Order: sequence, then structure tokens, then C-alpha cells
Amino acid sequence: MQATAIAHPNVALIKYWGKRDRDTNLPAVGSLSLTLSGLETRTTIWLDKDSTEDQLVLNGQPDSSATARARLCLDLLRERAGIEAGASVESTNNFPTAAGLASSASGFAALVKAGAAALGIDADADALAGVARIGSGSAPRSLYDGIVVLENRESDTATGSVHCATISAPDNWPLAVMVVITSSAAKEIGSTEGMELSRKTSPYYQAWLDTHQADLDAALGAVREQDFDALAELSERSCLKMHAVAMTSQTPLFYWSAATVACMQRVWELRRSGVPVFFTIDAGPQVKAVCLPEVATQVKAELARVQGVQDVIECGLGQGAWVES
Ligand code: 2P0
Repeated sequence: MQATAIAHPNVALIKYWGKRDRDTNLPAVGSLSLTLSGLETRTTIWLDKDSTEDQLVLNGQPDSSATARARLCLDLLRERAGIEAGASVESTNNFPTAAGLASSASGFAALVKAGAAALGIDADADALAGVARIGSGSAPRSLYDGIVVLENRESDTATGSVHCATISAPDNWPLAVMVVITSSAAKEIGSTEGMELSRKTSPYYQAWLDTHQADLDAALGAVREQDFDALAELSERSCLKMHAVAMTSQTPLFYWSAATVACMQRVWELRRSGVPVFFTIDAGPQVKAVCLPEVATQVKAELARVQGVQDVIECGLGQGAWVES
């Protein structure tokens, strides 16, 4: 009745931004992501059959909003196992939480993996992806290794299966990812709220939906061909489109700092000079620079020198969430 699981966060190259509706947490678009080694969430769950309460402690602090989302996932797992028991959940991240580093993705991937193990359910990633998605739309991706696609199908339902899969294993096409920290403060408006604001108010939201699948299909082709330049163009384009939608929401969601922009410019300078690197940015001021492993040391040093950069964490492609034995 106790288990520990570990999950890496992931970074999307073709972004998820927007839900079909908030209650089901079904994404309005598919996405393509990298599961990142080097950063991790570690979650332990203890079950108590004499209790009906769930409690989640994140980085040493009780977290009521994460507890409410966790309960939705745990309820589904308890129903599958036919076991009623309250859960005490303790989760820690070895990286800044809620600062645009996909802590909710690794958090919910680790939660469902640990929860299933504690309840004695023998469940692989495919069996858990739908449960993780209820906690966080990007969480299914952290259940899978390497380069991952999360499809958006019209037929998807709230509690139905999720179409998520590894399309390239970590050693099939190794990529390095520099996570450039420009601020470790938690963001003021979380992704869930931000996406809803964009859906309701950005004049560019419909254009984002209309043009998204073509980007995803082209990026899948670029991964298949291991065409770095094509993946670079498509990833930066998806990132800038997502931020254009966010910035034109009412009120504006402007996630970048001066250091974010300086890093983007440095990445472009490097690429113009022949270095295989591109950037992506999530709902926060950090920049992720994706490059081929042979230029990782150079890219890391160049970005560490940019004014306002606090730290650069070197990651590779990692495995999907696993249970600690
Ligand atoms: C992504 N993000 O594709 C995009 C890019 C943030 C920016 O997926 O509301 O924390 O819990 O489903 O999973 C963040 O979304 O949002 C995210 P919810 P989640 O990585």
C-alpha cells in the first residue's frame, strides 16, 4: 500500500495550448514533446484503508489545488482497483515548480504511476495516460520515452483512451536540451487559466487551431527523417504562434523577460553561424535550447553568458515515468 515513482518533465516542440472544454480537460490540439532526463519529480504514495481523505504535500508544503486534481486521478485508480483508501502523497521536484518547466506534467505522471503501484494495479503507460490527462493535459507525454506524440482525435472522450506514443526512442536520435533558467519565481497565471483566457479572448486562437495539425504532421515527418533543420523551423514556429495567441489574450499573457528575448536572439545567431540549435519557450520566462549532442558544450557556454541567465541545466532525452523498486 505504498509506492514511489519518478517522472521527468517534458518540453513540447509542437505546443498544446487550449482545451476543448475545461471540465473534461481534453486538449484542443495534439502535441509533440521531448521527455527530459536530468530533471525529475519523485512521488511517494501511502494508502490508508481507514481514511477517505487525500492529502498532497508538494516540496514540503500542503497544496490544496494540486490535492483536488490529484483526487480526480486517484478516484479513477481506486475504482479500477476496487479499493477504497485515503492517500497521503509526498512529491518533490529537483527543479523550480510552476515556472514553465512542466512540473505539472512530471507531477501527474509520477502520481498515477505511484498510485497504480500502491493499489496493486499492473498498468503500463497506455493504461495510465487517460488518468494522467485528467490531472494535466501534458502529463501523458511524461509517461513515455524520448520523442513523444500526443494525438488529438475527434473521438477522444473524457475518460476514454489517450493516443500517446514514443515515436523515437532516446538513443534512436539523441538530442540535447539546455534548460536556461532566467527566473525561478512561480508564474502568476497558470497554464490552465491562461489557455482558457486565450480560447475565449485571443483573436488568433481560431487561426492557431486551424493551422496546428499541419505543423504537427510536418514535425512528425522531420523526426522520422531526422531532419534537424526542418524540426528547428517547425518548433520555433509553433512556439511563436502559441506565444502570439497568449500575448493577444485579454488580459495579455506575456511570459518573456528581457533575458528570454536575449537567449532567443543568441540561438538565432548561433544557428545562422551553422550551429544546430533551436529554442522553445513554455508558459514562463525560461528558454529551452534543443541541439545536437556534439554542440551541447558550446551552446551551454554561449547561453550561460547571456545577461540575466541564472543557470543552464543540461538535459538529454529520458525514459517515461517508472516505479522505484
Ligand atoms: C505544452 N504547455 O505543450 C504547453 C506549452 C505550456 C505551454 O502543456 O491545464 O500544465 O493542466 O492541462 O498540462 C502546460 O499545460 O495544463 C502545457 P493543464 P498543463 O507543453
